[in-house]
Amino acid sequence: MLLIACGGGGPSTSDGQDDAPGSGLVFVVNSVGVAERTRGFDLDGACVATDDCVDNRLYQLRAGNTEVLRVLSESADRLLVEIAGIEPEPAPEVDLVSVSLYVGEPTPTGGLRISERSLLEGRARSRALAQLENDEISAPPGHELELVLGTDRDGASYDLAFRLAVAALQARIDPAKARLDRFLIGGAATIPDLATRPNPFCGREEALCGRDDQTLLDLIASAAQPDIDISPADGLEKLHVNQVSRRVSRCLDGQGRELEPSNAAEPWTCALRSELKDGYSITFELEAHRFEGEIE
Ligand SMILES: [Ca+2]
Ligand SMILES: [Ca+2]
Repeated sequence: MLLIACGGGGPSTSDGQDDAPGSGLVFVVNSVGVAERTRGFDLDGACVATDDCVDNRLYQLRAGNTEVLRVLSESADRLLVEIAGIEPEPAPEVDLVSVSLYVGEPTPTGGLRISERSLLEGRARSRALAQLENDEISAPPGHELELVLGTDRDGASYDLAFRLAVAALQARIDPAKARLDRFLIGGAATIPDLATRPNPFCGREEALCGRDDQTLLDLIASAAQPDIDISPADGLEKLHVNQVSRRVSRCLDGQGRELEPSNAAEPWTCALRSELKDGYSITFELEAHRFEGEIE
C-alpha cells in the first residue's frame, strides 16, 4: 500500500498563513544591505525610461551597508525568515507559501525564541503571501513588511529597522532548502515611519549623520524627495530640509499645500502630520541560511 487517504478528497494544501510561528522552514539572515539602484521592484507601475521601472530611490544608503553589516554581526538577536506552507513532494507547479520576518532572541540553551515584538495575536506582524515556483519565491508589491536589521545596544527598541509599505519580495531557495539567495525585499519607507526613527548612523558612520538629534527622515529628505505616492494617490508630498538645522523645515502635501508643524518652535514636527503618507522606495538585498537549532 503506497498511500493512505486522509478524508475523501485529495491531499489538503496549505499556504502557511495559519501555521504557528517557527513551525516552517526557518532561515537566519547572514548578510543584508541596500541594493544597487537598478535592483528591486516596480512598486508604482511607472517607468522613468524604457526598461527602467525599478524603484529604489534610497540606493544611496548603500554608503551605510558596512555599518549595517556590523550591527547585524554584533547583535545577539538574529533576523529570521520563515517559509511556511511548502507542500511535500511531488510539489505543485505553483505552491502558495507564507514568508514571515521575525527577530530571534538567543536562549540559554543555544536556540532562538521568536521575539514578542515580531508577533501580533500569535502570528508574524511582518508576513507576505508568496508563490513558490521552480525554486523561486515571489510576492508582488502590496504587503506591509518590517525589516529589522539590528536591535539597539540595550535591546529596548529597534534602532535599525524599516517599515515598508507596498512591499514585495523575491528569493531563490536551493533544492536542498538550505539557503536563500538572490533575495530582495523592496518597498516604500514611509514618511511617518522615517520621521519617528532616530538616524541610526549618528555616532557610527559620521558621513551619514547631519546632526546628532536628527531622524532618519531628516537625513534622507536632505538628499531626496518621496517617489512613491501612497493611498490616496493625490500627488507626491514634498519635504524641505533647513541646511543649517539639518532637519525637516517644511512639509507640502500632494497638492503642494503647506502643512503646519504641530509645534511651531519645532518645524520638523510637520513631518508627523497624519496627512503625510508617501514614501521613498528602497531595496534590500539579503542572504540567509537554514537555522539548524531549536526554535522555542
Ligand atoms: Ca516604477
Ligand atoms: Ca500622496
